[in-house]
Amino acid sequence: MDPFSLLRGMLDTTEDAARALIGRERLRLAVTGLSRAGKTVFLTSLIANLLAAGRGARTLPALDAAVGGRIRRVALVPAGTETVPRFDPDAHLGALAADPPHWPERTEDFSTLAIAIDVERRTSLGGLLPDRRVTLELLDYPGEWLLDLPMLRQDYADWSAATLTRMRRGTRAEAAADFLAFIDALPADAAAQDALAKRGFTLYRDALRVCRDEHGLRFLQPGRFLNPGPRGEAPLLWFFPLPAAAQGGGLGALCARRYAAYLDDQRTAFLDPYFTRFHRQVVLVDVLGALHAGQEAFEDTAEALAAVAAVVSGGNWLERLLGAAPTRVAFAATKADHVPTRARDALAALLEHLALGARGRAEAAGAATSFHALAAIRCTEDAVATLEGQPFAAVRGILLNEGRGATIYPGEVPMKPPEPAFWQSGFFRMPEFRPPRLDPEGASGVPHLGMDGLLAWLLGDAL
Ligand SMILES: Nc1nc2c(ncn2[C@@H]2O[C@H](COP(=O)(O)OP(=O)(O)O)[C@@H](O)[C@H]2O)c(=O)[nH]1
Ligand SMILES: [Mg+2]
Repeated sequence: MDPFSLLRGMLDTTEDAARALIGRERLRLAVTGLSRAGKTVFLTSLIANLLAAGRGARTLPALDAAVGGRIRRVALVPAGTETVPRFDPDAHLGALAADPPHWPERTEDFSTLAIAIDVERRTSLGGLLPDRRVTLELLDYPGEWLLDLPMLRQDYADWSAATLTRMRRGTRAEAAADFLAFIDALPADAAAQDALAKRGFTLYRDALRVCRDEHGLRFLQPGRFLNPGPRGEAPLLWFFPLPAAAQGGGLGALCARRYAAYLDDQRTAFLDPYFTRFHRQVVLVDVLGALHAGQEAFEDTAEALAAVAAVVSGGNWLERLLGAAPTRVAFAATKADHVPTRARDALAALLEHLALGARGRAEAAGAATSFHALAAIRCTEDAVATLEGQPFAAVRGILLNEGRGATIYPGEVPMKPPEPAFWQSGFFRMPEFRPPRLDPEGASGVPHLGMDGLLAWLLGDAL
């Protein structure tokens, strides 16, 4: 760790302790997940429901119970002057309040927002004290960036070898055909030309995009190739994996230099300033979407999640999160309203299997993890579908594109990574449902499944 980030971490800790003394605490909650996992919807629901709770609505009963009903007022804190983009709650809440309602627009995944929560305080004898204000600082960041962390332990040659081995298999090989043809045609002593570096980068990035958007693949590195973040695409990104035989020349040296510079930049621009300051972390995973995308996509998602889980729950990184202070990491399978109630426990169990030992690693590092299945915005009710004369537990909601009600039997959710037979008989349905309409005043929050339980576990002790 560089001395400045260590110093910054100490200053934060001292400042936090001073704030606690005067009843002005700050709690930092980071929300991550791969693209389309449901981060924006999660934060929108969190904000809508906390604001409603501040107006006395009982939209988050488990959180209410965890804090003994002491939440008094909740307000958005006006934007400061920092350089990080703002999460735009008005736009997202507006989408849900429209007629017909629609999902929040796809946004750049790197933004912050702060919410002030005033909590009632009493003396040990029950006398009232001035309210305590806890400022909840939220950070939305792309899970793709966490996939860069395993790269910090690899040099360019190792990373190239591992990445190209993966890339020459299965669906990836097809999606990356142009890129693979390009690198295979490079002479061993290819020169360090920027035009060549940029061409290779573009082909490689396009291959990653096809893998993600058309095949549902998830273990795609480096993260900023897919989510460039607020600083856009810079020449820093003009590198790509090269076969060992083509690494000897100027181009190989250039790619290796940029690889190192890229990781350095991720560290100083993102990891040190933000990652090290979180108190609590939520990792959102679209487990159902991965089941729906088929065996290869599911296994790739599992691999990506295991890598992310290793990072956020692993000893080294946890120590960096907050010195020695205990911290909490919640993993949540999103969009659980796509399956009926009784399948949701299976969904949470499957997620824990996929996070491969995260619980043990986190506990060893003095942190706690928990696994949830949730719907940030619930779009369905339980229903019964009849297939070939047999009743099946199903869900009923309004289909987004057609605007009509439909009863959907999604398929069975396995409790652990499915056997080959699951994929052979393989069908799992994931239609897009229309979200329920938010009342324009937002007084009653938005319907959800399990947001309150998750928040009670994550924040209850700090409120
Ligand atoms: N039914 C349902 N769909 C959801 C839920 N959360 C997210 N989605 C769907 O997933 C899409 C992507 O969510 P979003 O929050 O934009 O993902 P992000 O890329 O991680 O920010 C949304 O447009 C919805 O279609 C949920 O709780 N229930
Ligand atoms: Mg988003």
